[in-house]
Amino acid sequence: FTATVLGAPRIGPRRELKRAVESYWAGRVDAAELHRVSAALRTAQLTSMRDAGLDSVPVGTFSYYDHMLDTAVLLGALPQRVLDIDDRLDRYFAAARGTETVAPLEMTKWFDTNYHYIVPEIAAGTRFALHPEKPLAELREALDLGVPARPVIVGPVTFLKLAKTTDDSDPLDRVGDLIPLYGQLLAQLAEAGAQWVQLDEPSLVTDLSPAELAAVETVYRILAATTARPSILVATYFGRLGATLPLLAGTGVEAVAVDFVAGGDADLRAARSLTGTLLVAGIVDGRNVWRIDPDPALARLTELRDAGVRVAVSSSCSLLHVPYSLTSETGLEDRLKSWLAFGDEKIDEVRWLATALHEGQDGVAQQLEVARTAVRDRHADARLRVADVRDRLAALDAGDTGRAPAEERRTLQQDRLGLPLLPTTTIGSYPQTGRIRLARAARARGEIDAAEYARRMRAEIAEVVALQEEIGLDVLVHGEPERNDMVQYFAEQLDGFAATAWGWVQSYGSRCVRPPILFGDVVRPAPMTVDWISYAQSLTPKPVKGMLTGPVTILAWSFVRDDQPPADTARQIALAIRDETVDLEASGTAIIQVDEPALRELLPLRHADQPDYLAWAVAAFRLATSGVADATQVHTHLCYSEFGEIIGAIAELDADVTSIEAARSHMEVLDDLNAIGFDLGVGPGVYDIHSPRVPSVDEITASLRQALKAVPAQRLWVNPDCGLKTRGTAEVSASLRNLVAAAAAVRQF
Ligand code: THG
Ligand code: ZN
Repeated sequence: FTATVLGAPRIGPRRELKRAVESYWAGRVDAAELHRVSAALRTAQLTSMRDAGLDSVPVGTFSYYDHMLDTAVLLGALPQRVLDIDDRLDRYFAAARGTETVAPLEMTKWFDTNYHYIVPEIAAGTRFALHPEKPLAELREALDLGVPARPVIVGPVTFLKLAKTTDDSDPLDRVGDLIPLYGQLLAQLAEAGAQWVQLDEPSLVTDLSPAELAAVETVYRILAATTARPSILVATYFGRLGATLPLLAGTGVEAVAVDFVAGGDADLRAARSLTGTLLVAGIVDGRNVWRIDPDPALARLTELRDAGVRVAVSSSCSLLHVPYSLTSETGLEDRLKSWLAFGDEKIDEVRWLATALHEGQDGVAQQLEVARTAVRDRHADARLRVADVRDRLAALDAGDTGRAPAEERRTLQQDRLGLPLLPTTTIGSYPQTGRIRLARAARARGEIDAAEYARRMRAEIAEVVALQEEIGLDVLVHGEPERNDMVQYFAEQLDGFAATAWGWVQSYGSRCVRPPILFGDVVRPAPMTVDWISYAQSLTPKPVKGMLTGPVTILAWSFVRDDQPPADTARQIALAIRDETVDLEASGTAIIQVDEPALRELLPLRHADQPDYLAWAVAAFRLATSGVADATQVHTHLCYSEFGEIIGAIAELDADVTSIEAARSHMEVLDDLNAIGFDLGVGPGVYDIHSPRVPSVDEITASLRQALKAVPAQRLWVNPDCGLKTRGTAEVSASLRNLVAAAAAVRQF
């Protein structure tokens, strides 16, 4: 084949699948209706990819919840507690979400994306068995539509690398048990009419040990040697393959997909010496929204072809990570829109690039010209180079991003704030009540004006402040009623960002985000949070924390410009946040929190790339937070518990107080921090906000006493482990009362 993509979004152009699945969970529709909606979505997508001229179409990337969970089902790798549920669909959703009595499987980030997958749980005793009904049914469905179907299955190495074992065994030890199952699956797919199969192996772009590489080689040698099978495409994405590319090609598989966007030109040389193997060249960015610059792309493709390589054109990864189509975006400025390509437009790009490569440019001259014009126009737009921002950043030297030594700051801040030992606080957001959602919806429909909306938000703030005073917390927050998604909130107020109407991207299960598009230089035309925070502060003598989102997180959760290094973009965002901190301070705010929940998320997949990333990420945070006086206390908050590789960077952020999610990781992170000599304030979450359960005073007291073994009382803060946005007001109020009581009990020793 000559033109394909590695996978497709599935939530539905209007989030139809989200609605159907959530209705099924709520008991409002039955399984038949869920199947009907899903089949209609698949049919529309398959025929559209066929009609767009892809001569090989990925099939089976549809999922009711997650493709890793689908793979666990395929391989019979669900844990027993889930297998005890009889109904197949209910069992599937129980694995994903749990039930009253069954704990769900864990969920974690899919490589360095914002997508979360379900972590398969296996043990040395797991008895794998093939359940190929879903891929076979979706293959049949596609072939019946006349689609050149290529079933997509997560490969055995990636499946095991991403699985966790419940008995400390090495998941990869089980690879020998999986190979025959994959062999049977290939045979059944071939029998059912598949010419090609795609085995997804993104784990191959991470640093693999010699033993792991040997496993890769064994798996694909054996699979390639089986007789009754479709041609095999091993799909890698999200980074460079390095020496793994020739290794894969040497196994005898028919095709390898290489990500020339995330991996850059690193794999070009090795790709040039491919003989026989079809190179599926991932040249159209599957994770970002920019129209392709056609000439450099064609130059790379042509260079490969001229070296004698058989080349098919593809997206760099599945289109799961971009919105469906630009055609829905009627509200986007025309100029900006002409620079963009979403899922459908990327499929077109793949098609005409393949035509240009294989049949010459004449037939697609018009598409090429439109693309060239768009790229030229984008680079000429004055909003991509705002002199004031660039001059200010150039003028900032190191002296502007340092603060006094932490010990000096601690004294000044303690004099200013007079907080008790073990100060109590919350992370920032309070429950998003029905009233807040109603007001937001009414404002969006134009039923209430900005003044009325602000009045309602202030009423919410007043209520949250009164509640916190009554509970007796020491450092208050305004509760963030005005923010739905924090990144969206800041993006709406900064120049250089645009918002989409339908640009939903699946984050996990039925949940989606609508990442803003960061297209230009970042400019803050006016303060973004000062009115809300100073209103909250006017209601109480206790300190109210200012709440901001950090530059790395805003970057991570947006589609970012690709015409300059992310480090440069992060500095621009940091400057805007810095200006906001200075304004907050001037309005009387003594504590400012700058959250970086996504700091871990952007960590490069290869160790060699990590120090550089951490250096610019830390520098951006420090640029954002060093504009305030030493007597102003800077807090930060980090989500998730896999801090291992970034623990040093957390210390280098140099925030006066860091709150972290520790409730579920049993405070191990405190020992890790001690091990590197961390001596700043720290608030290990003392209870898990992801559960509706109200923690008792005794439980929180025990948590605090445990924390005090690792952290002296002078540095320890008392807080829940994350924001309270998704919880109910009653349970939040009860939990926080217990938290305050526990802090009081421990203060007395
Ligand atoms: N904001 C953004 N990205 C994120 C998060 C975020 N990525 C990581 C993490 N948090 C993902 N978690 C969630 C949690 C909840 C939802 C989505 C991602 C969610 N979304 C609503 C839904 O799908 O119904 C839609 C929200 C909306 O209307 O804007 O609940 O916090 N940017
Ligand atoms: Zn958090």
